[in-house]
Amino acid sequence: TFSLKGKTYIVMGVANKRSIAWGVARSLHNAGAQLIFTYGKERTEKSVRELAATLEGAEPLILQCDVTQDESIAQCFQTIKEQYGVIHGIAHSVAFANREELDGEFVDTSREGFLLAHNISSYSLTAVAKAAQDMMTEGGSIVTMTYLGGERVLPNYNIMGVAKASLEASVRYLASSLGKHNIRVNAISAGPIRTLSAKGIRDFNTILKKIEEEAPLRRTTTPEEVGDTALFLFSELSRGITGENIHVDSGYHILG
Ligand code: 0WD
Repeated sequence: TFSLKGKTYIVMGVANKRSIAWGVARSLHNAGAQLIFTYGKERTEKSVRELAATLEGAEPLILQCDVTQDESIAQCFQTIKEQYGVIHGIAHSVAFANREELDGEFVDTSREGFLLAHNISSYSLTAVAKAAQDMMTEGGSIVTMTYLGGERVLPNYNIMGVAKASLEASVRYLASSLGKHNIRVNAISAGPIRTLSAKGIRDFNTILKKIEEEAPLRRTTTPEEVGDTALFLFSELSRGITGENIHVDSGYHILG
């Protein structure tokens, strides 16, 4: 069923009210789930606390988890383990690349920029899956966020596209690795949504307009639509699905 009462989920990557992770959090909250929030940088803490306070019910646990630091991940998951013991899933909604390497020529990507994008946007999924594995004793569902630029070459996405390809492959290998523990791993490939991260992408308005004109559903994607698909992936309704990438993009990906 869609009720997630009595289940606990970690939501990583709420930066502000526009964040896709906030759409996921609201869908989970409405289904009765208990939430734990993690943020990357100190400057985000206040914003996450204010948003979390708008959810009715008990105040959720809010912790720092800088995915570039093993120590930060270990500490965060240790605290969660002490307070909850068992969790049922993770929403991984975290990515980063140097802005100057998103446009321009892909061939100019630096080693440092390449590694940074892969570290935060791809490896972090494996790192948190590993950290959470022994807490998902009742089975689990891990959901990450990707973008069409991981499958095809799209303008102004460059290094992030390569990092998303790596993330999508990680979803398949993690699904294979964790399936025997009844832990499922899936991705949602969201259509473009105006968020803080999207500010780093040049000509974002042009991209949104193209979706409105050409996508089968003739409208752009909302965080609520992504949130409801995440809810499905966290629920028992999706129990037979793992290693999958579900496009929540008004159907744009089917166009040639
Ligand atoms: O069009 C879009 N917005 C799409 C986004 C379309 C398709 C996919 N996505 C993906 C993104 O690539 C990302 O994986 O969805 C995910 C979430 O993106 P968002 O909602 O657009 O992004 P935003 O609201 O800016 O939040 C991203 C967050 C960061 O916010 P801050 O202000 O703290 O940098 O990613 C997190 C952080 O919360 N983040 C980190 N978290 C932990 N450790 C780190 C880090 N080192 N760096 C960034």
